[in-house]
Amino acid sequence: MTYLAKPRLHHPTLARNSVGFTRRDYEGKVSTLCAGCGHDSISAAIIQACWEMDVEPHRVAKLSGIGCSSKTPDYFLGSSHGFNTVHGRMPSVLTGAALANRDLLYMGVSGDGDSASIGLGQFAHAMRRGVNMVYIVENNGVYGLTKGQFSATADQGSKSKRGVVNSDSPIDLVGMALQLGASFVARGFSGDKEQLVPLIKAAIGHKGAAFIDVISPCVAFNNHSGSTKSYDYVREHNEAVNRIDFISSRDEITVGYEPGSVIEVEQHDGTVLRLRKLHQDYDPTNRGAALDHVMTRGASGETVTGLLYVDHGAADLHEHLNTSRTPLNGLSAVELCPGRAALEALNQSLR
Ligand SMILES: Cc1ncc(C[n+]2csc(CCOP(=O)(O)OP(=O)(O)O)c2C)c(N)n1
Ligand code: SF4
Ligand SMILES: [Mg+2]
Repeated sequence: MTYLAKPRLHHPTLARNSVGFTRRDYEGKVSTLCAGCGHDSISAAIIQACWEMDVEPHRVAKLSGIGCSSKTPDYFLGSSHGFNTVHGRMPSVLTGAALANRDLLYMGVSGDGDSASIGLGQFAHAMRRGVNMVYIVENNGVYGLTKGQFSATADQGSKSKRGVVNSDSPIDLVGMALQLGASFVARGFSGDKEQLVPLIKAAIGHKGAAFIDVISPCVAFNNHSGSTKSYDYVREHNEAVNRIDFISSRDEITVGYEPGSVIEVEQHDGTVLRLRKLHQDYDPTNRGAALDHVMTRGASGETVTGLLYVDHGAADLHEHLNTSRTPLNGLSAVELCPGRAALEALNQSLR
């Protein structure tokens, strides 16, 4: 048996971010996924984004379901909080954790089977409630862990490795997230780190439900001709609507842009998203137009990527429910249980 472990010692000259961590501090265990699996590239992009964003690892909670994709939180942010839930149940556990403590950054990592098949109901309600989180689906069109059955995101007419044709209509999680009210919706490709890292950084800076569908080829079961989730297919059919430059609140804005070619969106935390338009007509602040574009282009076989929709002013679940600003574990017994008189007054107000 081979035992894979990373050395604990870091070279003293490794660069540190402004909160004192090296990039290595954001890594996790050695991956046990297949060599070339798209999911490992997404883990690397998450590590890069968190390091560059100066996220403190102990302020992150990673939650996932079941699947190769849901195993990946073990391979990044090794000193963060983590919870591996039941298949398809990550969103409700994440919602509960977020309600109990709004001070952490919640990162939900899921698969297309986990979110579009067994977990579709959970996915839908987390989006429509505006849970403050980064929700990443590592989308390969198959159940990788259980040996490559079609998932609900597999395109109609696409072929399995053995040549079986998928006859069912696909679920497009981006279209669903748009329709359900998510306030940040993006699609990336695991093979395009330059696009993916700024998308993850922007999602981290966003307040509300931030959803990123990342096409992530499964090299073991869905990377052949006939698949629409293979490296070759996505490279040939990738239609990026924009490119993000992510500017954190402390960065100096030095890059100049042609007027008309850029949309700037300032987020609640002071970060600025500069969207370099690749499609002049595409407006990422118009939910209906975004949905129309994704569906129209999708129908002609294109994989639309980029920041597809953002509403920087949307209220999140904490505002909807007026949740406690103090994490529940920081409240005293008196605050948590204010006594019979307070209960009586509450009951009286409802009569
Ligand atoms: C309740 C339940 N049903 C079924 C399974 C079997 N199962 C494990 S992972 C998985 C699908 C995973 O697919 P996906 O979420 O797309 O992840 P991937 O492996 O492709 O990254 C299934 C059906 C399970 N573990 N639990
Ligand atoms: S089976 Fe597919 S999804 Fe799972 S690790 Fe291998 S390549 Fe990745
Ligand atoms: Mg999958």
